[in-house]
Amino acid sequence: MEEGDRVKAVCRGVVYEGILMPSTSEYVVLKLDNGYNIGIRPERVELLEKRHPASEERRVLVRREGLPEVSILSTGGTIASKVDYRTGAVSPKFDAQDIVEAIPEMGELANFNARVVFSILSENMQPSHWVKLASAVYEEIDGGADGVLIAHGTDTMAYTAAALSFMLCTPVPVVLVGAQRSADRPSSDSAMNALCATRVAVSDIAEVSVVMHGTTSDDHCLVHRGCKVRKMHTSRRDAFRSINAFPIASVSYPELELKVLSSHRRRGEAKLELHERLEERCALIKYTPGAPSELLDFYVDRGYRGIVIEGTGLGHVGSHWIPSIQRATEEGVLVVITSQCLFGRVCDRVYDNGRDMLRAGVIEGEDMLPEVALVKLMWLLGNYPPEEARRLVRMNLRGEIEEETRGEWYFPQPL
Ligand code: DAS
Repeated sequence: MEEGDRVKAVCRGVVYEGILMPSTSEYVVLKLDNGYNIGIRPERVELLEKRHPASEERRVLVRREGLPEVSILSTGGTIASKVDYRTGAVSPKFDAQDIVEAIPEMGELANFNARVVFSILSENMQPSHWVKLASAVYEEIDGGADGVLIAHGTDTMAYTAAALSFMLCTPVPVVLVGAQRSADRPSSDSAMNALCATRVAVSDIAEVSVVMHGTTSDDHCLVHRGCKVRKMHTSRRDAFRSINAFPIASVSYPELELKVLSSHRRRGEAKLELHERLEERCALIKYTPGAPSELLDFYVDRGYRGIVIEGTGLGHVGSHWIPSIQRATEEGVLVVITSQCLFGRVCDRVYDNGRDMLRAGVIEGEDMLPEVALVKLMWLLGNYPPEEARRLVRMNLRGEIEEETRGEWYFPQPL
């Protein structure tokens, strides 16, 4: 028997049927008809049916006149994975035909041009990947794409979305989309997320956005501004939340009706620009009670140019950190204070520690998420002289700072 065969296995008197999967241990791995995999040590295994050779014929990809042209850039993630039923393995396939085959309804919304930029788990992303991706997006839009879809792992999707928000001025939608469940699972969110993201890619929302489930049900996706979004749960399908902002829009499923929820830049308003330089000598430090101020000194000693502190409450650190902050700012390092509360806005003019921090030269990060402040600081210091960068930290450039603090508190009720 070989991978991909359909077999019957008996384990402690229980009979299992499924596809024989690859296994790296003494366990036999079966993909059951419900899509889940099990590992068993059976007393007996019986061949039911040899695996079917993969069908090599590929459907001619029908391009429909009049449909928008959407470029799909893959970086990894599981949005258009396919289950190869010869082996049962989930293999992220990525060309336009695979996508249309995996999610046929997409072919009714747009014509697709697919490109693999790289194929990595997003926890392995580095700022250099952001630069490469921003350049690829620029090329697609410059080449005439009406919208760009980026398939991306969920772990660091929000970082990439923030980076693209600053690096690109886009006249068309740039939509990042991923999946919390791979395509072989009955609860997979791949197809729904991809369809809703395509609906946004052909819409009037000409910004960098993230499209993922709005609730744990398959009723709608939310469209989050790329510099106001965070992954807030390790595994829920509605893990992504707009923080200190309302989502830009919702997309109902399966109707794919787009409902605008807050103001956004319109298609064609911006001129396409790419400013992809980054100063990678920037760090994000979470303050915790008793944390040694040497954490700051460590980066200053190594020539870092920007430090974001994820402080407590309204943006505070212990008073023992203030001399190191003073030293950093005197050496020309930009030090930005944000809050580990995530929701709300920092204000260092209320308590003594905050006032001492301001006197030491910190810059208040307004209502920015700590990680967005980090990405913004990398981009500012990569494209502006320090004093101009200092001035721009507190200025809203891409929607990363809301004039007044608002947005749904914690996990908002379904829209
Ligand atoms: N490891 C996760 C990542 O690549 C898988 C995913 O969520 O797509 O971010």
